[in-house]
Amino acid sequence: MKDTLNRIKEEALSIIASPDTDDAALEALRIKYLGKKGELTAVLRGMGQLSPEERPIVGQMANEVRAEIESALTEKKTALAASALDAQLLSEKLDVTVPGKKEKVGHRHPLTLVQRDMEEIFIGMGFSIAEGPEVEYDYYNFQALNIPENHPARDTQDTFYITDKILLRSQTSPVQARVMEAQKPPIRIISPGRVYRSDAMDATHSPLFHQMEGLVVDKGITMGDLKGMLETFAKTEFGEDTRIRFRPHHFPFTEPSAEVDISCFMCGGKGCRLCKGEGWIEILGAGMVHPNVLRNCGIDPEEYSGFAFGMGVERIAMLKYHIDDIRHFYENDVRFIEQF
Ligand code: 2NL
Repeated sequence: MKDTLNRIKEEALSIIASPDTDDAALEALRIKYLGKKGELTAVLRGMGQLSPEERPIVGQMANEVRAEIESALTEKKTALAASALDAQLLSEKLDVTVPGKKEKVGHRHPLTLVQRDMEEIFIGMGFSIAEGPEVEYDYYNFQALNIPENHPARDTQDTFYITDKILLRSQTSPVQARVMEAQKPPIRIISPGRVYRSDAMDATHSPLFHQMEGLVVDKGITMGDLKGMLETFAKTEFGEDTRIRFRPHHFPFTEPSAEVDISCFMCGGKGCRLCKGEGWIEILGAGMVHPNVLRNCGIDPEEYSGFAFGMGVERIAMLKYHIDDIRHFYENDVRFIEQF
C-alpha cells in the first residue's frame, strides 16, 4: 500500500511538473487520483484490510500524499494563469510612445473666409444679411432696377436664361429690390451670394462668382453717409491707413454713381506691382439709389433716399491674398485650399 501511495505521488507530481500540462490535463489528473473514484480514494477505502498498527501510519501517509498533490496542483494552476496573462499582455502590447497619426482637419474656403470677414464688418455697422433666390425673375434682376428690355446693361450683364422671364441672377440686387418691396424703410441690409454671367472663363472672369451688395434707405440719407460707411469698411478690411476715393461712373440703378478705389495697401499709394503703379485699387461700385428704382419697389423718392454698393467677393479675396487667377477658387486643389 505504501508502494502504491509512493507510485501515485511520483506519477501525479511528475505529470504536474511537465511543461506540457495545461488546465484540462490538471483537472483530468485531479479526477484520476483525488476524485471520488480516484486511485488515492481507492487506497483509503482498502485500509480496512490493514492491521490496527499499520492503519494510522498508512492513513497519515495517504493524507500527506493528498496534501502534496493538492498543493502542487494549486501552484501549477497559479503558474499557468500567470503565464497565460503574460502571453496575453505580450500579444496586446501597446507602445504609447509611438507618434500618433495626424488627423487632417479641414477649414473654411478662402471665399467663405473673406465673405464672413466682410459680413462681420457690416453687421458691426448695424446691417442685417438678406438672402434671395439664385433663379430669379427678369423683373427683379433687371426691370425693377431700371434696366428695361434692350438696355445696354443687359449686354454687359448677360446671364443664363431658364425661360424668357426667368434667369440666373446676374447680381444680388434683386434680393434688395425684394426687401424694399416687402418692407418699409429704414432698411439697412447686405446681400452676399452667388451670381451668374455668361462670361468665358479666364484669369479674372468666371460664369459663377460671388457678390456682396449693400443697401441703406431712410429719410435724409446722403452721399456723405455712403462715403463715411465705405471708409469705415475699407479701414477695417484693409488696414487703418487706408484712404478711399470716388470716381464718377454710371450704373443704371444709381444716380449719381461712382467707382470706389482704396489706396494701395501694399505700397501705401506710391505705386507698385499690385496697384500697377497707380497707388489706387478699384474695389467696388456705388451710388445713390435711382428714384425710378425706389418707385418701382413702392418707396416714395420724395420722402426717402438711399445708397447702394456692390463688390465682387473673389476680387477682394484675390487682392487680400495675392491670388493671380480666379480659377484657383473653384478647382479644389488642396495644395491651394490648404494655404488659407
Ligand atoms: C459693381 C457695382 C453696384 C448696386 C450695385 C444697387 C442695388 C439696388 C439699388 C441700387 Cl436694389 N443699386 N446695387 C449699386 C451700385 C453698384 O455694384 O461693380 N458690383 C460688382
